[in-house]
Amino acid sequence: MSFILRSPALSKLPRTLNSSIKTPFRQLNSTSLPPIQNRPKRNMSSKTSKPAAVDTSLQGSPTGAAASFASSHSSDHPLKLYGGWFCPFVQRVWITLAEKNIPHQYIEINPYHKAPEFLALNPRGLVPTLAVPTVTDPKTGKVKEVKPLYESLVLCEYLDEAYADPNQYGERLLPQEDAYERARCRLWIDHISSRIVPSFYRFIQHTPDKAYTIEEIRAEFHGHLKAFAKEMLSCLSYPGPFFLGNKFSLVDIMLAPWAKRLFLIDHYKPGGVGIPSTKEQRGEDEEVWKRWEEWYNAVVQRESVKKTWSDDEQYVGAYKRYAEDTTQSEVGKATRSGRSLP
Ligand SMILES: N[C@@H](CCC(=O)N[C@@H](CS)C(=O)NCC(=O)O)C(=O)O
Repeated sequence: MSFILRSPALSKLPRTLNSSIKTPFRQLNSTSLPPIQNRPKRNMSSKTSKPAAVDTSLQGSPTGAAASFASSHSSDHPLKLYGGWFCPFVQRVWITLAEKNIPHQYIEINPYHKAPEFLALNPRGLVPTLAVPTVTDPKTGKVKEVKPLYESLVLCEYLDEAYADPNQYGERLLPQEDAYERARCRLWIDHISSRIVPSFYRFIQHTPDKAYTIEEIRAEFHGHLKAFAKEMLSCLSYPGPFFLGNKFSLVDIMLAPWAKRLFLIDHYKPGGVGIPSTKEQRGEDEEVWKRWEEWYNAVVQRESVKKTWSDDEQYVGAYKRYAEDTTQSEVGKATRSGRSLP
């Protein structure tokens, strides 16, 4: 099967890159992006070379449950997720695919290697990147055209809309019947992406030389979690642990990957995440922290979250550079310099 990749955005790229885009799409799959461990080790430290400028030394593939999920989606398929096992933004999309049981192909790549084929798909050079079938021959049912998409929230919303049949893909991830409720969900997705997530990185990248103390960033982080939990508490019409009660929604998906990574702050930072656990510590926030705990316990137990998770110790290794604040990832550099996340 060969797919032609067409994208108006990509046609604006320089001619040299553009020419590679018109190549049969299968050239951009895992065969042309070899597994990371088999690639030449550029930028790796040795006696004569400088330390790695980019985060290229990552474990090359998922382990544990995520390895099984990835391998059960390794056959060629027109819908392809280019991901990195360690990446929480990828996990958002992976959880969406798992929740809706959408047939797809998972292709592990290391986004820190900016291969031209990868940049042709996503000029931002970030995972997750999706290749989506856009034209299908009505007679044969064969896919005739695929196009790239990127940005985790855009991808999750796209998947929910493009695979919308509830009989095949289950309940929609945002309330369909109530525009206000849908907007409220988007408001709290924005709270997650513009407050909780950046605060998570400021926390894990804290070092003693920062202009802010660990106590200050912990309090800031707690404040953002509490705002989220208070919102859930105020919606008593939704019984059940998730943002929309018993219904697991896009709001939960947006935050679940960072909830799973909280143990890294416990592992690396003095005093850890520090969420108060006793009645005395919680004081007047008792109900708020209980609601957070209820949400957290339900989300980490969710099948789609477990399926897309590698072994804990892999993350401990992968996030060491964040904890030491030496990562050269775009997210890490943005956090260090006070810019908004890519
Ligand atoms: N805003 C993007 C962020 C994606 C992102 O930062 N991905 C990281 C991996 S977790 C990446 O590809 N980094 C490559 C780099 O920093 O060069 C999204 O939501 O998809």
